[in-house]
Amino acid sequence: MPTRREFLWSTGALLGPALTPARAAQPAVASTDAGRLRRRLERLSQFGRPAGGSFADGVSRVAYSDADVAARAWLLDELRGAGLSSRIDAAGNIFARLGGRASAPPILFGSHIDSVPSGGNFDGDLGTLAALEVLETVRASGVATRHPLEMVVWAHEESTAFGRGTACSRIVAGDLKAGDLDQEWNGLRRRDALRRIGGDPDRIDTAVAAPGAWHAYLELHIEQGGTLDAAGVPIGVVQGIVAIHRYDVTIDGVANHAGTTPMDIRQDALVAASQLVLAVRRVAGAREGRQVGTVGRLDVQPNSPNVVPGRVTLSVEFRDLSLQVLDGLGEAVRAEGAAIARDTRTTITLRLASTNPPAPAHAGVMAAIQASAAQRALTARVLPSGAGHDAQMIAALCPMGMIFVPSVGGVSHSPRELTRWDDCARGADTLLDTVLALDRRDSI
Ligand code: HGY
Ligand code: MN
Ligand code: MN
Repeated sequence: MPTRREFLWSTGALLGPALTPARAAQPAVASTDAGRLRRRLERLSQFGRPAGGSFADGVSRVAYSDADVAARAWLLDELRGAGLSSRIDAAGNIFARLGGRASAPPILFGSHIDSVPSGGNFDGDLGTLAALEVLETVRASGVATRHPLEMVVWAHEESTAFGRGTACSRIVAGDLKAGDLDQEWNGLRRRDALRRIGGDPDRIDTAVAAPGAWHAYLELHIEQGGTLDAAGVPIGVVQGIVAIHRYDVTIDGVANHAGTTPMDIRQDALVAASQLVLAVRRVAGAREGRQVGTVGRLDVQPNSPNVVPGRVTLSVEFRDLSLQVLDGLGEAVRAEGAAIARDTRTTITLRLASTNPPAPAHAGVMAAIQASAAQRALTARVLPSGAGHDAQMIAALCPMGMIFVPSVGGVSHSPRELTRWDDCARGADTLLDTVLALDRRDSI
């Protein structure tokens, strides 16, 4: 039974007249169902779990994999079981909508369920299943919202597949270039990958949304860093999401016999790559600030112990809230590459393969998140996101906000990724309250 405070809150009485035009009191929408959220998170973690493993062994549910396809099918069943009708857009994103007036733009909220290889059980999963919790909780409460409430499961958020992330929310935001769907990865063309998850590459333009398509976009996500956990703060209010510049690098040397090629005439692509990896760390660490640089993928050819490597391909990515900083890092790594190429007599090519724009959160959405946390007497802290998210794509279309909950020890993209169950529940409740608060506003 909701407390008096919760009942007053749910009718907006606590927010004061400015935000809540007088209207008949609504039934209470107290809290999401923490047990049901946990059970679903545990069930979802089984799709892509290592054979013979347990929850603690994390998940490999890379976009378009059998595990991803199976998890999506399970989730569609859960939506059906919750009495929600869903649709898959041409980009493979799953949507489910509840109530609201047809004339009002929906409030959109959700996340992703694809993972990195050997990833964790909370990255994306929490925001997705919390969004389902919000729909089910509002539906069960009988509250009639003014705006339709729409949850979304973004396809292909992680950059493992095709080397590009936030790939399908990117399409919704209108970022799709000629030839993108003909890209190949692991023997799979992107257009065929979209078909694997119910997308329709031949009608891909129907997935593009116009600015103003939604009233606001909210995403609940684990912090993936250690700020909240170290401070003992349960709710993070994201002020902005970092920009990401990702380069595809090709280094060409000369493959040769490991036993008969004298050291002084070798043109060893892996020696050059090794120097470039250290140069990325040097360049990223050479100035004050939160910028980061990573080489996460490296392929050696022909990758045989008795052959001097002839070619190496690798990824280089830089992240920062400032595009100016990222441009500076790009110039610095190109200069380093040119010097290494001369020194090793190899050819080094850096191609800027994908960019994520920096995305400031909307002040009005941030304020609504802060008010929701305060209503539940939860301490909240404003912080940037060092991780990329679909939210940074959708920020181009409507007011965006993100709610973070603590990652234990700041670990993520690892089986050791962990968020406490009560923090999951607090995040889901804050998402619920914020959605209802935004629903009471004609504009944000
Ligand atoms: O790569 C990222 O920052 C996100 O976790 N996909
Ligand atoms: Mn991730
Ligand atoms: Mn994520």
